[in-house]
Amino acid sequence: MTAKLMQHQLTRRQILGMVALQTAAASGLTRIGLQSAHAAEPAAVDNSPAIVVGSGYGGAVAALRLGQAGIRTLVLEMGRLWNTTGSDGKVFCSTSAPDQRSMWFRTRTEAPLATFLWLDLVNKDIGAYPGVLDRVHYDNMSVYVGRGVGGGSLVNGGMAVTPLKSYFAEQFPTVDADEMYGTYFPRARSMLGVNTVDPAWFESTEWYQFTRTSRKAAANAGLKTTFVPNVYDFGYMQREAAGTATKSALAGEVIYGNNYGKRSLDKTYLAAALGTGNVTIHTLEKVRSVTRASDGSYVLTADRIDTTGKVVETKQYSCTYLFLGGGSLGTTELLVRARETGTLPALNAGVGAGWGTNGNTMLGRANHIWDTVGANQATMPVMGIDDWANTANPVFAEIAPLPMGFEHWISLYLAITKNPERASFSYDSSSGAVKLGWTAAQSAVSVGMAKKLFDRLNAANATIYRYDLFGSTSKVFADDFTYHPLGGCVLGKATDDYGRVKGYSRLYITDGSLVPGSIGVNPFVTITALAERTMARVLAEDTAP
Ligand code: FAE
Repeated sequence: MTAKLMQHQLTRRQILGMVALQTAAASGLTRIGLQSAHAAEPAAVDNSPAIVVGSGYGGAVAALRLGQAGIRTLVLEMGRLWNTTGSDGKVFCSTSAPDQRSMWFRTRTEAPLATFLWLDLVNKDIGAYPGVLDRVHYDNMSVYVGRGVGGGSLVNGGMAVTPLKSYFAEQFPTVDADEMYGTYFPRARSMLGVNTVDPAWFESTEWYQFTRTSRKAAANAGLKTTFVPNVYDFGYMQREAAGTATKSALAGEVIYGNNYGKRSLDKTYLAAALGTGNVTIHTLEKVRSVTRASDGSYVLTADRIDTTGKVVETKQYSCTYLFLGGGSLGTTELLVRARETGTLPALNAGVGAGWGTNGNTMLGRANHIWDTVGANQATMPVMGIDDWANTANPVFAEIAPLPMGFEHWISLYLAITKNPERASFSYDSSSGAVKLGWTAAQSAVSVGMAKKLFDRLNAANATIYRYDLFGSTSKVFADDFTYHPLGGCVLGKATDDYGRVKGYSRLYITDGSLVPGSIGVNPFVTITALAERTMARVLAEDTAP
């Protein structure tokens, strides 16, 4: 679908929402809504019928559907609105010259690929600022997440993959898979603006030479590859390649944000949500606690920060309906703390359990000199090696770009393995921190599975792994981070089968914490579709007068 065509499909309300996002940015507001510029100052306790915590996939779906139902809704997002340009005239900084906009309160970037030829050429010193990408560190695992209005949609690779129906049914035995595949997955894909690369262009463009080289290597090992859809506008990308549009995916932009081409949530769900006139977003406000008042309403305490990270105000909010969309880490942390500190004591033991990495492991292979990957690489992945049907060792490996602007012969992959290991979160009362009990041995399971597949691929091609990309001298597999945090409040365990939190009425979860640690593909389409299902049910059954 071209950008022009997409524009035609934007509803009047979506356009109104986009205007609200733009005006808020231009006037430096941290409150965004159709009435934001004229809104009165909030009372000591700000009451809303509904509050949504977080503006990623789960939060954005909740906000839109609540707004459409005529329910006044406040979204609280700890990150900023990404819509004002820096001194370079761009909203987001580039990956090759990252500045303060790149990472969440860091003084040095922490890119997934730490080194090249073992040299620390990738990471750069930056100023501390509420940048768009965060890397949350736990003892044996760190987790990349997006921060800002749009959550992970601002920094991710846009791969919009619907899981295999049989694996979805295995992971969600109590969910009607026919209804998901007949109604909610199509609804999610349509709202997210999913499209596919033109196969003829893919075969001929220099920008996907890296993918074709990996496909050839996979075929040599008898492995199947498959195209995967994306939310990046491929019509726009083709114009970038033709030199008629400003480059974004073809200029190395991705993990620190895309300035053009990407249908992130602020362009889709959130614009439509604001366009209803019932939704307001507060930015740079982090919810730190949730409790329940005697009248059954929820009371939230949120810290508003400035761009130095200083808390400039602590605010109280109350609502009748509370939707948690803070992501696997954000939502789980809030609820574990609420249970352990006694503010929501009836939360069950499912809260904080069932967390996994979607089996993520990253690795690089060195190609032969004649198997080039190209100096020019698009940052949006469009193909994966699909060996999920191999029951002895199921792996789906995304063929990932490594755009360095010169030929380096490296094929990079993000392997999604069927790692059955799960971990729990616990509350440390001395520090007040919520900790993750993931172990190095649990990561080793993902590595073992990825290694089996890529040993096979290397053997068939007489190629080797790259040892220089992940810091230490002998590290082949990046086993210490994930892009796909899943679980912590698993559907049917911490909640009922529709995301209603057990032990409390009118408290819901709509994000990746519902997914039990693994979904076999990149997860945001599943998270969005499940949130659509939850909202349809909740609005039909729980909010009737
Ligand atoms: P998420 O999008 O993380 O949104 C949570 C939001 O809540 C964030 O904006 C937070 O700042 C905010 N928040 C958290 N706690 C609080 C609090 N206490 N108070 C206020 N606000 C709060 O959650 N997935 C794919 O399907 N395809 C891909 O190609 C892909 N590539 C990725 C690449 C990268 C670099 C990364 C980091 C992730 C990638 N993912 C990809 C994963 C995907 O972005 C992720 O699964 C979703 O964003 C998760 O959606 P949630 O709604 O669960």
